[in-house]
Amino acid sequence: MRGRPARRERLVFISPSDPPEDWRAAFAEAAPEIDFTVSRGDVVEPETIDWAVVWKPPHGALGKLPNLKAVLSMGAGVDHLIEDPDFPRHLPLSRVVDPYLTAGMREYVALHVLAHHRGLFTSAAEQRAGRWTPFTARRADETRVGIMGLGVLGQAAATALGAFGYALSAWSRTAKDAPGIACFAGMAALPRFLSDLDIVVCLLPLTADTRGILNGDTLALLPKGAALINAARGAHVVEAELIAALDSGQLSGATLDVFAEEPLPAQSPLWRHPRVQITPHIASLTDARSTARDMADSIRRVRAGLPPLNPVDVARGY
Ligand code: NDP
Ligand code: OXD
Repeated sequence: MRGRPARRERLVFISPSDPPEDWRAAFAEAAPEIDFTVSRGDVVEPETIDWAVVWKPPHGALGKLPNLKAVLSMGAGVDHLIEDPDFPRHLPLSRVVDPYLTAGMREYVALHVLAHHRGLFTSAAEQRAGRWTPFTARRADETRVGIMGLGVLGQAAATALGAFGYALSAWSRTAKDAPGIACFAGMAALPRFLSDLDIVVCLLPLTADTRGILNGDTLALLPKGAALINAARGAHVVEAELIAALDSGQLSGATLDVFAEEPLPAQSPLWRHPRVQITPHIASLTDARSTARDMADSIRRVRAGLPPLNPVDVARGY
């Protein structure tokens, strides 16, 4: 007598913003043995789902999948998952660490640090006013750029900025020793780190410790006229206090890619603030083809009893 054919594994894809077709094609190549299904949150036959590939799934959705074996975040940040009180915290969780994502962030940070350093926004305003107003930018080696978060993306940004000769420093949770970078670690060192910067770049994960870390008190620690670039998460910044710091001249400008609420509401004063540059959470985007390959490797590893690639420490929050 012939045995029953083995059940094919099923993967559910949940994202409010990523086109499922790209990911379906990428998984057809990377993991043809798995059935790819798309959901907005309410999964048909939840007991048949083995793997979840997700970006901002509705709270509670993953907790309803009784046979889920691992969660694969479509982003580098996993706050979108860990914030869910019903997130299955016992399951392996992997995040994106990918050369194309890293390259995108490196480009974004270099572009905006250079723009602040070289006064691009001032030139653009002068052009709109029809004024010829020459000015001299500070030397790069006398321009102090500080990176909050010296992880995968922070290190890549630092390497790119180092090539321009900026005076670099960085702040992380645990102590680091990085050539050419003045390294600070821990909350106690945050005031010293902030007090010696012209441009601060936020590349932190959003955790209980980092939520609201850029607020009126911490922004006041920066030298007057410093600029902020936030490419991490909107909730790192207390937006009303950022606006107050811009209005008082404590900050000369801010480049913001991420916001407490996304899309940024039409009535937000940030849209029209003369010292704010806005991008719509596009600092760096996940490459479906490259990331699906890693996710397929992670799935094979979990099947074999190993941790996935790029595992997240859920208790730590990143
Ligand atoms: P990593 O986990 O590689 O690095 C995180 C860094 O932050 C580490 O250096 C870590 O310190 C530091 N950190 C964490 N908590 C604290 C704390 N309490 N105090 C000081 N430092 C802390 O993350 P990535 O570099 O891969 O990504 C960073 C973030 O960038 C993501 O979480 C995501 O939110 C954001 N992102 C935004 C994108 C966009 O398009 N806007 C695209 C991709 C990512 P330590 O080294 O000591 O652990
Ligand atoms: C990410 C993001 O975390 O795109 O990868 O924000």
